[in-house]
Amino acid sequence: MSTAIESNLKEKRVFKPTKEFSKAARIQSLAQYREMWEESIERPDKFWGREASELTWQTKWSKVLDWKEPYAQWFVGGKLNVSENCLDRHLLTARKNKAAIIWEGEPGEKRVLTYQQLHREVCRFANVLKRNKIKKGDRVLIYMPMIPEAAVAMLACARIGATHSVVFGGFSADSIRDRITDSKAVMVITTDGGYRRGSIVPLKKNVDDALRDDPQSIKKVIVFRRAGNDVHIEEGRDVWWHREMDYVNAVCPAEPLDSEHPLFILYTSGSTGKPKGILHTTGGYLLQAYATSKYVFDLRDEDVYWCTADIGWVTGHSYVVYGPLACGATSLMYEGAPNWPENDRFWRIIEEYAVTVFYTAPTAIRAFIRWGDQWIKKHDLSSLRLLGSVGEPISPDAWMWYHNVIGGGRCPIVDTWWQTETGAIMITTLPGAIPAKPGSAGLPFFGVDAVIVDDDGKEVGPNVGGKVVIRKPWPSMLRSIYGDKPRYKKTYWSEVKGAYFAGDGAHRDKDGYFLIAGRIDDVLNVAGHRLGTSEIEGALGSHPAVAEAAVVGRPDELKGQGVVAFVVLKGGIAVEPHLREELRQHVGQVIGPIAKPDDIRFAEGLPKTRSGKIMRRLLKEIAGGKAITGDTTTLEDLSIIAKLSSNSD
Ligand code: 7RM
Repeated sequence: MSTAIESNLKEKRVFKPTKEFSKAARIQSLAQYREMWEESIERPDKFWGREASELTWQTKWSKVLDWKEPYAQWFVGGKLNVSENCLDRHLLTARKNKAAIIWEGEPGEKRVLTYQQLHREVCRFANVLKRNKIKKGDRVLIYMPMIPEAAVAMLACARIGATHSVVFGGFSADSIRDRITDSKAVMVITTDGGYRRGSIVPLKKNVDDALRDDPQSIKKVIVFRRAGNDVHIEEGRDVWWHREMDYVNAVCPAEPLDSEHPLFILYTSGSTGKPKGILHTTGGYLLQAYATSKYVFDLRDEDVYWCTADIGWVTGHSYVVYGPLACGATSLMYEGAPNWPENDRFWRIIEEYAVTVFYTAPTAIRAFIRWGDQWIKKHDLSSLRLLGSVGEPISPDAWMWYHNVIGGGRCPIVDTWWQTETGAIMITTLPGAIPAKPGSAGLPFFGVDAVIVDDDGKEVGPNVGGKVVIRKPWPSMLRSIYGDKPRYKKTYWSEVKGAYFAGDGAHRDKDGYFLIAGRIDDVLNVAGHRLGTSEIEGALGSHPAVAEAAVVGRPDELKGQGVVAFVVLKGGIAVEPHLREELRQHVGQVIGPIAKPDDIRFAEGLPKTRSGKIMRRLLKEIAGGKAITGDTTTLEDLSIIAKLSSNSD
């Protein structure tokens, strides 16, 4: 992996936080970060105990950590309730009438729920759950669009100790069924439909289809009326949210829950097999979601914070709902697509609500770049003070664009590396303390003992590639794969002795910054040279004609693997014969001749999962000649192929 991310390693620009930003930030200097990080590693009990005392506990813990690899218990003996921490405790302060959630529907409706109003809705809906026989420990599947009721449903489950499993609204009936089967959920909470690019996604119908054949474990389906589309109501099983709410009052004390009580299961795909139900528990998860929201986004009462992730992904759990609400922040939620009705929807929203902190994904950033700066120029984004990125490596070019065009050159960018499994941010650049380097995720968060190791599990030196591992337990770590402890141990704690194996490859530079190359299985070995697909993508992306590129390997008799690049050109640029050779030369220049793609295929769009990750396995099949071959000068519409492929995540 020695050359994997050289283009990012060659990036020399460093963006120090401004004096004004640092002065107002919680962590104000690199020295302060280092001092706190050392304490967090050497004396985790002291560090995390202090942080945890900022939360509300019904019973204090007796021990911060009990660790018997690979099983951790955080805050042993402690009792708390996540919904109490996100809601009730703010009602005792001036935040009582502060906006907890600002929401905009795709068609344009606007709603604001204050902390008091959100608390009331959550208490009432928790009583609806009880009325429908949901008990502590039951699994409840949530399949909803991005509306405040999705957060209400999550928080109501948390309030009574039911374990929620949110399924992204873009998933199919089959995925819902698989997740119900695996989690043995007893209830589904859904809506009639949700809006996406002007049309209605029939969520309730998908639930009906999922429940059609088997008797299933599902006893009840609660349906919130969102889109007004016709739905089937199965007598005895399906009930309307609004009707149920009429029967209940708003008194529902928060259930005291053990710190290790299961808060949620979130399904995520592994490299093989069926999706894994990643299990997160109460105290440790909430603590790290809270602490990272506080330190990484440096959230203030004045902030209007917007994380664009869907609640169907872990980012939506930790950074739309639990983290910001535990901080008492204002969290903005938007239901729909960024290009509805036009390409400037996000910038309209930022302008209208004076958003101050904006957290999105590189894949979205690349779309914005492709759509053109004119959409941004129409809007006043001067309210922004901090930007974030998550989900995949961000190329230095996209970073610079984000910094200059969205951030007006004044906002720090926090790149945040973490996973469904880690529950919360693990590697980042604390905005007032750690100078940012475009394309680099930064340094470990407090309590995170992340290093890079080689195939023998030994830590490597600067600029040498290897596997990202974490050598100590952290509060928001997954506790298991639901129902499959052996798989948990095998997947995460067996690859590298004594450490959690993240599945990512990375380098660290001389300053210890992590440059994430991507999943190990995305690393190519071309004639003995290892190349990060993201590196070649970055190189292609730095060519003025390229909007987006995805690179995969394909078997090559001579070199082991050959490089195939799928390239989406910027709007208005035509596929010219010379362009293919020009791009090859360009990659050769940026990285080295070895990285020159053997094959460049121009495409209309790239196949992506609903969370925006490029579907590399599909591309590999195509590159290997399994799906389509032939005329590579035509524009392949890979997004259509993606839709046809069944298991899309
Ligand atoms: C939060 C989330 C996890 C995988 C992870 C990485 C990649 C995420 C970054 C990143 C480079 C980042 N959870 N990844 N963040 N790569 N820089 N800042 O995305 O479970 O869906 O995905 O995403 O490969 O292993 S996830």
